Amino acid sequence: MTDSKHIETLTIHAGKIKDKQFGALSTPIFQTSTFTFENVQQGSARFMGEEEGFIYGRLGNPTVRELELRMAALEFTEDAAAFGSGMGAVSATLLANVSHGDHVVASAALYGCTFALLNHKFADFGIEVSFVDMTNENEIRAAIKENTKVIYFETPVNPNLVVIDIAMIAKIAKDHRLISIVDNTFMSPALQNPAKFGIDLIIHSATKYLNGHGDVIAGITCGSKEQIENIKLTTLKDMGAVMSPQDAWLVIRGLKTLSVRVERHCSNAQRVAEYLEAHPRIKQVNYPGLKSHQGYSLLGQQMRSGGGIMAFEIEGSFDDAVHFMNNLKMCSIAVSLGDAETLIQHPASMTHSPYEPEERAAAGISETLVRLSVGLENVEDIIADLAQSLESMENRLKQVI
Ligand code: 3LM
Repeated sequence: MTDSKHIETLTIHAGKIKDKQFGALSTPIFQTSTFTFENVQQGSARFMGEEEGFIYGRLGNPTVRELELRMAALEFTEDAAAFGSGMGAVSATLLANVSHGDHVVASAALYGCTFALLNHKFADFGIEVSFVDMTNENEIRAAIKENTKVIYFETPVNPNLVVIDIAMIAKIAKDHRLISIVDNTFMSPALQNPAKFGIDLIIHSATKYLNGHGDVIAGITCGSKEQIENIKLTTLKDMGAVMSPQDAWLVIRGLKTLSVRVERHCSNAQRVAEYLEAHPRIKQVNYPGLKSHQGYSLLGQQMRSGGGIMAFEIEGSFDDAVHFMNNLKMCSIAVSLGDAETLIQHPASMTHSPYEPEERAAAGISETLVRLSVGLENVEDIIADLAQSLESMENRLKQVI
């Protein structure tokens, strides 16, 4: 099934492996660690890559393979590789493409653990990283050196929702023959397809929207056949962060409702963002669906909607922000995102705590920023919960005065 079909259809059908044995509609879970060979010759032919077929769970599994094919179809790439976590995908994808002595240009603002990997661990391997403002083309071009191999970014950025121009990054990468890698977790393929703009590798934490139900840790990388084969034969096979068949099955189940879920996440988030932006106790709302947002002009060009996540600043002190979060009754205080439940968290002390305070400041991540992943509850109920907690914060302020 190709790109002529609509995304709602593709999420259900594209990449499905037909069960020829029993005609099962739902994908079978092949819960096996190894696969038997007809004879020694067949075993060695599979090891040599002369015959297609499965060998051993770390090298491939039919349930996991179906998820990979489904994701390749949704991201319009030739192939995909599945991992045991989003960070498994990030680390294996990067390390398959850089060696000792190479240089990476990365966005200064990234998911906290990705930043930790690039800023702390890569130095131990002799891989140099320059962190730049990815909205600034001159700054990116100026950071590129003779030994630069990879350009790495997220859009929208976790946690401050800054939108980066995908076509601009792809053009820079082509001009300098760099491998471009984007983390597309915040948008999901339902809203954004970076391969269509020329990005080489697209990473997802499948833990988030792809699975969508807060019960799996998983990751995926989509790209060309050559790139995916390189990752599978090096950093996936030998470092071993593989996805389990049970988790692959859950993500496949999640994918079938991706479009409808994301549509509701987006419409709820748009309403919540408009409500918060108009509230006198909210200083600033970063949501790509608002006209006031830095990336609003790219809406409709590279992303089909504003997404389900926003970040905002409370008008008041850090203590006020903590009071606001602690007094929510329905929204849960939790990291992660893209689940049915509305989740709220404080990046500086949680998801982005691997950054030093000065690194957060340089990356434009304020100490008082609050991140909200808008869930699938009725939007009036979400707004009512936010409203009662903002009111409680105001009452407390009056008492203090
Ligand atoms: C979070 N993020 O709450 P896993 N890329 C992006 C991500 O947001 C994440 C990963 C990769 C959060 C997780 S923080 C302890 C919880 C853009 C994860 C990594 O390895 O599947 O968690 O994905 O922002």
